[in-house]
Amino acid sequence: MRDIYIALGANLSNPKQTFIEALDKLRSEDVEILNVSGLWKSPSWPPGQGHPDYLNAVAKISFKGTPAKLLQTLNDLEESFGRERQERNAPRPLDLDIVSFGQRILDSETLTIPHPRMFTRGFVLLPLEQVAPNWRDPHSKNDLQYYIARLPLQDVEAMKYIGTFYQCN
Ligand code: PH2
Ligand code: MG
Ligand code: MG
Repeated sequence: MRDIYIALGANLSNPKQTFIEALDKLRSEDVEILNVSGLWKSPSWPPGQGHPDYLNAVAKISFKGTPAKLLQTLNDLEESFGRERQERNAPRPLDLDIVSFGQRILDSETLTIPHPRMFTRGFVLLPLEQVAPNWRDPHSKNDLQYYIARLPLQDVEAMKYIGTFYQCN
């Protein structure tokens, strides 16, 4: 199975419109969009920084190139939406993270797959569940339910489901 999952996040400008345009642009970059989760709203993590709420989604895609090439494509796209490289967790008009890349396990200076912080983030796990209910961590083999069950209750309760926003065909 070579399904690739990408997490979309944004808390500046118009996130929903940005996601739609970003997914459309990806399609013109040799990326096939196979399925897209609904849109979820949640407080910016970590709490207490006063940053705007985020919108998040996860897309299931197909891509023939390497993980490094996909990362480059995503970084370029982030930049085209005005993303500036700032400190970690700074507010952003678009964040595109590779969640997982088939069964690959990768740990380089620039790219770690699966995404090292996905396992404790409701804003990744809940949209991922919509497009990949049978997803498993290629490393531990734990399934999604394993990680979702371990989320703090208040994190899950803070996730507001908005609904579908993107049609693939
Ligand atoms: N992304 C971050 C930092 N904090 N909080 C939420 N709710 N959603 C995100 O996507 C997010 C965040 C850095 O990538
Ligand atoms: Mg990122
Ligand atoms: Mg991120």
